[in-house]
Amino acid sequence: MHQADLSLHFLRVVEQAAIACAHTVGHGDRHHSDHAAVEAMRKTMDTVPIDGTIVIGEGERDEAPMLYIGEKVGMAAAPGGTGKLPEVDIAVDPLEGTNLCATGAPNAIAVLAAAERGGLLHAPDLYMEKIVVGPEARHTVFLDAPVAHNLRGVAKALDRDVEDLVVVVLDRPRHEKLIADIRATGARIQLIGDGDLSAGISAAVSGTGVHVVMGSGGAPEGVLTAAAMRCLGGEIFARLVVQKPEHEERCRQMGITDFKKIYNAEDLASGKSIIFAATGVTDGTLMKGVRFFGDGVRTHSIVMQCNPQRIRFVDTIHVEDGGDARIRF
Ligand code: VTB
Repeated sequence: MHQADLSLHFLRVVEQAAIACAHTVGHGDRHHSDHAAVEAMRKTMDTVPIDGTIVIGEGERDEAPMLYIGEKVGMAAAPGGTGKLPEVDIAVDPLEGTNLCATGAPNAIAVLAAAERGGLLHAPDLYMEKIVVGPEARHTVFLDAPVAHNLRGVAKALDRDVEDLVVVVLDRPRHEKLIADIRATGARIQLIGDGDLSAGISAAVSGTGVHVVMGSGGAPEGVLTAAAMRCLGGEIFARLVVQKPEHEERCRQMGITDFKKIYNAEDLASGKSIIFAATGVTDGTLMKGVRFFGDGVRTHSIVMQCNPQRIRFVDTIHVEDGGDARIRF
């Protein structure tokens, strides 16, 4: 899989998903926002020169009409598609933070990750306990270590005090104890309504003001976070939350039999060639949201690959056909 060749194609896919749902920002209907992103992403995906398979998507075939797990996408699957194209596995989250988009809150993004066949874990849509840190702190944290131990390690790695850290946590009742434990260390907390994936990317990039993400969120987003960590040199440690026989069954269906396994980024996104692409929908820590300016649209994205490691921040101006827009720097 030629990452450099494909990354611009995947950029178009997340840009189109972001633009489509950006029209619905603040409309208060998260399903409508999600649907707009899913449709646009699905449509654009068929223009990418790959023989693609969705491995993390909108759910099973019977519950999702598009971008369902196992769906074939890309030019190989498009009507009239022929020829030998690279086999690529794809994880998508057309709109990460549907509520953020529906309420106009920051950090909603359109995301996908791609790898050669077999390079992304097929994760069931269960909760996953996670800790995400940047490159400096990757050897200082453990999923099961006390919160104070982990935060001391991160602070030391970043050459600062625990009180200086900002830890992002999803604002949920299930995190009551975690939040109390973090507060007890003196570290600062940013409680977010949704979107632990974009928070995880921020934690791995210096200068964002985010140093650690902790707590449980979706497992599929954990795999996407891992793909981003492979490109950024950051780390995620994670474990599926398997509490009922039904959860075990869902794991088995995905080929997972060790329910207690602690995964790192390389376990979750093991591919040699990883591409990660995300476009801001609403303004966020790393990317601006979609801006409509009459004659066109401006999007801000991040496109990354792991081997060689390239991180691109892409500011795209999409001029409307027939528009006579003057391009602004
Ligand atoms: C959401 C969402 C996160 O996990 O919280 C979800 O905001 C699951 O948590 O970004 P809830 O069921 O408590 O909402 C994520 O989607 C991803 O990890």
